[in-house]
Amino acid sequence: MIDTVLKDYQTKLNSRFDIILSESGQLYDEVLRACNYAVLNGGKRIRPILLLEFYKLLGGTDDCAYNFACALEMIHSYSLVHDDLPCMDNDDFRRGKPSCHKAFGESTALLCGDALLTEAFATAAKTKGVSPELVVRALSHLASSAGVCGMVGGQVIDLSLSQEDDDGVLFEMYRLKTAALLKTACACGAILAGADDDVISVAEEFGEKLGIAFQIIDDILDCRGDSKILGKPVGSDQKNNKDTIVVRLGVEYCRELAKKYTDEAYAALQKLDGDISNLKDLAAFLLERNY
Ligand code: GRG
Repeated sequence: MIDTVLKDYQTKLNSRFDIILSESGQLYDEVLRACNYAVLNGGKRIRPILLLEFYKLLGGTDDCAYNFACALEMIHSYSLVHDDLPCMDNDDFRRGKPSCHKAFGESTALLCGDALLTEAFATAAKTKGVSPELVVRALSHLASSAGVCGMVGGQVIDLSLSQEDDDGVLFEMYRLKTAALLKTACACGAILAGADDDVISVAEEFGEKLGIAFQIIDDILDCRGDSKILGKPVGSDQKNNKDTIVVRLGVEYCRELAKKYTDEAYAALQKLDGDISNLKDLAAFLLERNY
């Protein structure tokens, strides 16, 4: 059931990306090709789907939020392109294909990330059918979640993490590097739908708990996953001598921990009225995922 829901969203989002990326024709050819490569490559589209589900749940008219949802996915795609660079995680594969810098070279990959980040805001700003005040509020939430107090800040912690740091630092890194984008996905859906502040806070709480569970599962997959299904080599954390919660506490404990965070995310959802079944199923899918 959730598979069909995900597929329907993925198809609609991919057709919207075809339009958005062809409209960005002012970008130089090679960078534009790299952007297409980075965005249209089989990603799960979890973040835009969360945004669209919250938007719909809270009374929004589904199609109006698509530009904003695509913008969020463009920011996620940029972060993966930069994260794979030799100066970051130095990963040669992503989703079963050479990573962007392997296919296009490092300087084009760097510019592709820059272009996706910038074009994302241009795309979100084109949101129609929602009041401009709500669009600006959502843009502001998105910008702070992606910036130094969010995803970029998390990457800074990641790069400087050492074994002397306690588990609290590791969780702060998860909260910022990964959970911040999932949290803003849920919050932006709620904001664009015109939800009240207390409902937006519930969306944030759900997104943050889900995001931390998501990163724990990601770390488990890095050591226990199947590289064919994952589309990238497993053991990259070990190769990079990277400290993760799985390295510290072990796979079995971390599975329980991811379940605990997912249960807390469910508990937040229960505070909302309306049909939360897709969001519940999505959280369950993310906990059980193998890619
Ligand atoms: C400014 C140099 C510079 C960097 C930007 C690189 C960066 C900051 C942040 C990295 C954030 C990052 C890559 C977090 C990992 C989050 C994560 C687990 C991503 C995988 O998400 P999925 O599984 O990917 O949703 P798909 O492939 O489905 O899209």
